[in-house]
Amino acid sequence: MKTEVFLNYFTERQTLVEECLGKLVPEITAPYKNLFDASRYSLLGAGKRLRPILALATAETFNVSIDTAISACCTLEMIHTYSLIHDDLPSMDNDDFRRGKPSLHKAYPEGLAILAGDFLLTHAFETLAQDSKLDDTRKVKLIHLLAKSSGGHGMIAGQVLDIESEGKSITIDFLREIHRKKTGALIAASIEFGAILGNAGKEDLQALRTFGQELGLAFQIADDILDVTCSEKKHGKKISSDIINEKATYVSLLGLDEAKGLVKIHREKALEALKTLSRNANLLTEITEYIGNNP
Ligand code: GRG
Repeated sequence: MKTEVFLNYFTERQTLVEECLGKLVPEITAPYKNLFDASRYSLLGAGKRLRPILALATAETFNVSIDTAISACCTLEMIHTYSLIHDDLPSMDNDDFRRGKPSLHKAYPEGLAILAGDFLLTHAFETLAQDSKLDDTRKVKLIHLLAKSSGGHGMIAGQVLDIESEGKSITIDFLREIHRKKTGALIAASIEFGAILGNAGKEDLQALRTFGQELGLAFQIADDILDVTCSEKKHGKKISSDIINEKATYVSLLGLDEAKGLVKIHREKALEALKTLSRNANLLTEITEYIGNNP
């Protein structure tokens, strides 16, 4: 696929995801409309929509229609956005900016920001449970996977390890473990979402799990690199909160060049895993190239 064709694909999917998210969390007129307004402020902010697009692309690889898959794939973005809202709170990373604008707790009262995060978290599961496009077997598998990857041994565990490591010297293996849980688990789950939607067989599922894990690591290291090389462009602020919060990153532990080399290694391992897939992996290959270069 030519780069231009792929970029068009990515932009088209971003638009479809955003339209679907806008419908799943609509504007309302009820007395608690502020909850929906606040949730939409974060959810419809300028995110890349990487997780739903990864899930959609994997589902498309197994010939699942966008119409069938999109609502389920959007629940990944709800969980991701909730995690960003809570991560930015003063009691966590204390970030004033997110997705190029004031963080939710800066734009709305802090209590409402916490509740908007809670709402997006619960709404993801309500959305999956009532998805009329999916049979019950796939729904239960997706609900389980989403809960597991974002839960107490997944993303939330990673966040706890991350917070408790602040200001401490940690090893590269421990940093990898933090990121495998904090960001890697939901990225790997996004790929597996597509596999479940496409009723992938055992061998394809295993290949996609390996692919997802390697891609998650490549994404996180590339994100650490971007954090130091272009923090202002990325976050709308000059100094990375990782530096302010004394957090170890791949760049601080390994240096910029070695960190760049590691992105390449994980990207190659991800591409290697795709080679065993029984389907045409062009789309997932393109996304892997995109992620390694545009975290
Ligand atoms: C609060 C339970 C809880 C968890 C928070 C994911 C997470 C855990 C915190 C995010 C902190 C962070 C900035 C991590 C670096 C990697 C990352 C997830 C970046 C943001 O994801 P992108 O680049 O963001 O996909 P967009 O805005 O494009 O969606």
